[in-house]
Amino acid sequence: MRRFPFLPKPALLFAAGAAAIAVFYACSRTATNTSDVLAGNAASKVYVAPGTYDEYYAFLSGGYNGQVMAYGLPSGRLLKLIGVFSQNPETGWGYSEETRPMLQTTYGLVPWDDTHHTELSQTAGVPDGRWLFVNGNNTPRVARIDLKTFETTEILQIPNAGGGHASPFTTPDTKYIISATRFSVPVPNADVPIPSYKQNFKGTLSFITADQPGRMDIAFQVMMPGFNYDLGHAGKDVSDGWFFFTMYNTEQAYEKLELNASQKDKDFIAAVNYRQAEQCVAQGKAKATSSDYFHNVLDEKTRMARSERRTSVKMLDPRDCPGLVYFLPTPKSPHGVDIDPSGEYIVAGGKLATVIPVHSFSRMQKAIADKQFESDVDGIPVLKYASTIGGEVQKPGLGPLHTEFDGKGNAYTSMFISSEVVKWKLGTWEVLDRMPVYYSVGHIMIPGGDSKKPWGKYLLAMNKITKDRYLPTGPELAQSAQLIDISGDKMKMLLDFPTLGEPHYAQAIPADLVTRTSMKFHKLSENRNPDITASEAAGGIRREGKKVHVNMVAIRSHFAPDNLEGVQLGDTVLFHVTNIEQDWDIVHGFGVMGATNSGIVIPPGETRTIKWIPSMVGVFPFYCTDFCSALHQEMQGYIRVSPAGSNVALSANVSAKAATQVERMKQVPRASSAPR
Ligand SMILES: [Cu+2]
Repeated sequence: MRRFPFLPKPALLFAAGAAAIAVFYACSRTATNTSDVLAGNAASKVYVAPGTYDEYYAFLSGGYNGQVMAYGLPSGRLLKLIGVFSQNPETGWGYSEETRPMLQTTYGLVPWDDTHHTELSQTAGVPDGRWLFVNGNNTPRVARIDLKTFETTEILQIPNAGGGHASPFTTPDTKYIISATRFSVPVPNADVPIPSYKQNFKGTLSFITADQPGRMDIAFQVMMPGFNYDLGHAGKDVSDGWFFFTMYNTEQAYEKLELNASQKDKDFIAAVNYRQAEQCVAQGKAKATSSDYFHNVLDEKTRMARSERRTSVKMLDPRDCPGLVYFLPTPKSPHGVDIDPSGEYIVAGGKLATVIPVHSFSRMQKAIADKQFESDVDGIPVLKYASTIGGEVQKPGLGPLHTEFDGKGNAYTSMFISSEVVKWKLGTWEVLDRMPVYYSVGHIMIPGGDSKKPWGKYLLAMNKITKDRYLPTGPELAQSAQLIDISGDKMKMLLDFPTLGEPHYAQAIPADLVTRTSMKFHKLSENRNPDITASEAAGGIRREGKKVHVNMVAIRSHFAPDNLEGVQLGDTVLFHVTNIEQDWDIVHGFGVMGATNSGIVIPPGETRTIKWIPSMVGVFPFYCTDFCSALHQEMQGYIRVSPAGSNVALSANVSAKAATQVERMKQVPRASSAPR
C-alpha cells in the first residue's frame, strides 16, 4: 500500500497581515493527525459492523452540486443523494413530468443551484426528524425535504433577494425559517446605475412560514440597508422571539469588495425582534409590495408537483416598526452567528477578527432599555459594543467562522486561516483545546449543536480545500469531511470521508428520530396520479394530437404493455409508468434508447412520467434500469416509430388478464431477503 506523506502544510493565507502568525500556527503543529489516529482506537470508534446501523443521520449540503447527501455517522457511509435544486439522473428528479415543476422559478426552469445550509425542523428547540430544509444560494430558494421519504416535497422562491445565503435557519417551533439576501440589489429590481448602490440597493430578511407542509409562504420581509447578509440563527429560551443575522460590507462598497468591504473595524449583527414584527404586520404597518415568485409543491396524494405563481409580499420598514431591529457592532466581517443552548450568548465568527466576540442577550436587553446607542443607520439604532459584549475569546486562532455547542458548556469554533477547530468555555472564554484539520475548515457541526439539546459526542468538520487527504483525482481533489470525537476533554480525530460538491453545512440527528416514521412504500390504493395504471388490464396507448400517452405498469419482471406501435416521427411520447409493487425497496427504473433527458426510477406505488421525443424512424428498446429480480434483464420492451403520416395503427399488447402482484410472485423466482 502506498502511503502519502500527510505532513501539515502552511495554512492558506488570505489576509496578508495574518501571514506571519499563520505560519507560526502551521509550524507549531508537529504531530500529523494520521499518527494520532493510528495510535488510538479511532478505527474501532467509527467501525459499524456489517448488519448494524449508524447512530446518526448526517445531512450535508452538496454546495455547487445542488443536492443534499445523507451520510451515516460515525461510519461516514453515503446513504443517499437527495435531489433538491439540481436535476438528478439517478432517480429522474427534475426530469420526470411529476417532478419538473419543482424547479420552476420566475426565470423559468432552473435546474441548478448552490445548496449551502441544511436545517432540521425543531420542536421545543430540539431537532425532531420531520423535515430538513435547505437553501439555494444562487437563485434564492428554500426547499423542504420530507424525512419520511427523503424526497424534496416543496420549494419556495424568495423574491426581492440577490442570493439566499443566510438561509434557512429555523425558529425553535419551526413556525418560521428565515432567508436573508446575500447581495443587496435594487428592490424592486430595476435598471439603475451600479454606482447608485447607496441610494438604490437594499437587503431583505424573509420570514417564511414553515410549520405546515405544502404551505410555505413569505409571512413578511424586512427591508434592510444595502449591506451583504451572511448567516443567521434564531434565539432560544431567554432570547426566544429574536433572530440574529450577520452582515459584512457595511461600507456599502460595490466594487473590489475584497479590499473595500474590509475597511471598518466593525460590521454588525442585526438583532430582529420578530414578535414585534408580527405585531406590526397585524397592525397593518407592512406594505403590500409587488413581488414575483414561485411556490412549488409535490402533492402528497397525486405525487405530482404543481407550481403556483405569487405576486405580493408584506414588506416591513424598520422605521415604521420601532423596536424591530438593532445593530450590534461586531469585529470584523462576521460570518457565523451562533446562539448557545441557553440562548444567552450570541457568538460571532469574525473572518478577519483576532478575537471571538460574544454578545450577551441580557446585556443587549439592558442596553436597549438604557438607550445605549452610538448612532443609527436608516433608522436602525446601533448599540454600543461595550454595552452588549459579554466576553471575547482571546487568541482563538485565525479566521473564526462557525461555532457549535456540545451542551456541556463548551463551544467549538472553526478557524479557516489557521486550519483548526478550537474548543473554548462559555462564560470564562478560555481556550481549552485545539485540533488541526487538513486543511481549511468551513462549517463544523455537532448533532443538535445549534439547538437547545446538543448530542455532543461527535463534531464534523467540513473542509473547503483538502489537499493530500486522498488519492489524487486530477486538478480537483475530493472534498472532505472529518469526524472528531468530542466526548472527552481533548478532541480526537476519528475519520476522513469524501463528500460531493463543497459541503457548506450539515445537520445530524439520532437515527431513530428519523427511522420511526420512515416510509417503506407508497400505497397504490392512495395513488391519485391521473396517469396511474393500477393493473395490467388498464394499460394502453392513446393519441392526443401529436402527443402519445403510454400507460404502463412495472412489476417483477416485466412492463405491461411491452410492445408499442403506431408512434410517428414528430410525436411526443409520454411514458406514464406505475410501479404496482407494494414491497420495500422494490423499485423499478425506465430508460428508452435515444432519450435526450434522463431515465426515471419509480418507487413502489408511484407513477412517474418521462417525456420522449423520437428523433428517427425505427424500433427502440426500453428496459428497467434498477435491478429488481432474477429476471430483471428480461424486463424490457419495444416501441416502434414510423414516418409521419404512416398508416401503422396505434397498438399496445395489453394483457386481457390483469395480473396481480400475488399471481406474479408465484411465477417469478425471488432472491431471498436477509433476516432483519
Ligand atoms: Cu425492474
